[in-house]
Amino acid sequence: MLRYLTAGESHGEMLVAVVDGLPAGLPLVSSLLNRDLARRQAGHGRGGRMGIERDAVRIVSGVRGGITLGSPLALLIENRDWVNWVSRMAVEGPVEGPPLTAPRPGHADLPGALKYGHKDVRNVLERASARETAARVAVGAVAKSLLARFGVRVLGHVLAIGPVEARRIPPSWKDLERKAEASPVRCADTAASRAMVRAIDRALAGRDTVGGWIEVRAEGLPPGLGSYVQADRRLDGRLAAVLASIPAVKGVAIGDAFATSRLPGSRAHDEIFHDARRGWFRRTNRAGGLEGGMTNGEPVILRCAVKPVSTLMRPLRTADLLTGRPVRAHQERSDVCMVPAAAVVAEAATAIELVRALQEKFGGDSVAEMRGNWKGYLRSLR
Ligand code: EPS
Repeated sequence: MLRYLTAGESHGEMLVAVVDGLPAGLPLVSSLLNRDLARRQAGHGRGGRMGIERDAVRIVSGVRGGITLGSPLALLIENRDWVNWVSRMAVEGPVEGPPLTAPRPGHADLPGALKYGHKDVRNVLERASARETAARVAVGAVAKSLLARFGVRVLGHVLAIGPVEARRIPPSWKDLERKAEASPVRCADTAASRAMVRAIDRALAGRDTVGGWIEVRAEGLPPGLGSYVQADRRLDGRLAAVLASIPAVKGVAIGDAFATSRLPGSRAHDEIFHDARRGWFRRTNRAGGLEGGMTNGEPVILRCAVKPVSTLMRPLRTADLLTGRPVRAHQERSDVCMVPAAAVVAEAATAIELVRALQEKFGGDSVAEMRGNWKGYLRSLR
């Protein structure tokens, strides 16, 4: 079963991901991973760091001749900014620079420092930084290329930034993808996209930050991934957990969760139909493709609330870590808005968990074995 760990500080030498449990026989090239890394770096409202980085993966194990071996992958992403931080981030020997002691409200700074006993908040923020999500996106790109072998596709896009909401989301996958990819804020509603850019510019001018809503869609999944038999096997809970683990994500909704909670039951569910050509299907998808902790064959739709970046140019009140005296939170170069980037990270996190659900059902030693099991199961559903 797919599992992964990442390592690396935001201004350290590099990010590392070790990916275990990937099946043998999957074609894999770094250019595919780099495409998603570039998507994560983009988006109106990103800060100065993205002008420095050109995230690119070096695959150093687990692949031979462009095909996965079934052995662990090791992925490296160098931090180009590290050269500017060598003395402040020295792995061995003395570390230069004064300690940061004014924890930012909303960030990991204070609970992290208290938990690990740090007297310098930099020791927390270097790892708590959303820089780590570059490694997650690289792993997600691997997961997406496995899903693609089964005709499963996953896409993250933006529904709202600050007060601006997308109203016209194209119903077809092709239009949704094309418009979201073309938008500077990854939003498929062209008019809303322009208004979102203005909302970000206003936040920047006011030396503030903005959050938003993102959506992940996954299409092509068969019914029956996940299970109702144990709490930890419910796919809705598992997907919510991986999404809530993304920095700044404070809420996760499955399908029309919040809207249906206000409707009577007679209008909250998706009636069941069957015909010889399509098999089982629904005409609505309020459940977001998940019922009883399992996929039901409809597109999986997940939405996340992303809070505004907590590093502020007009900092909030805080208390000094060493003295407890009131001070203003420390400032650090950051983004005004990273909602478009969060959509790419959410897409990656979803893809990784969906691969795990696929492997539970269809095995995971080789792509060929998985495909054989997949086809047999699909035949049984008719
Ligand atoms: C990020 C890199 C960071 C931040 C951002 C995400 O770079 P730096 O700290 O050098 O500007 O831009 O980090 C945060 C949002 C955060 O909360 O720390 C990246 O690669 O995504």
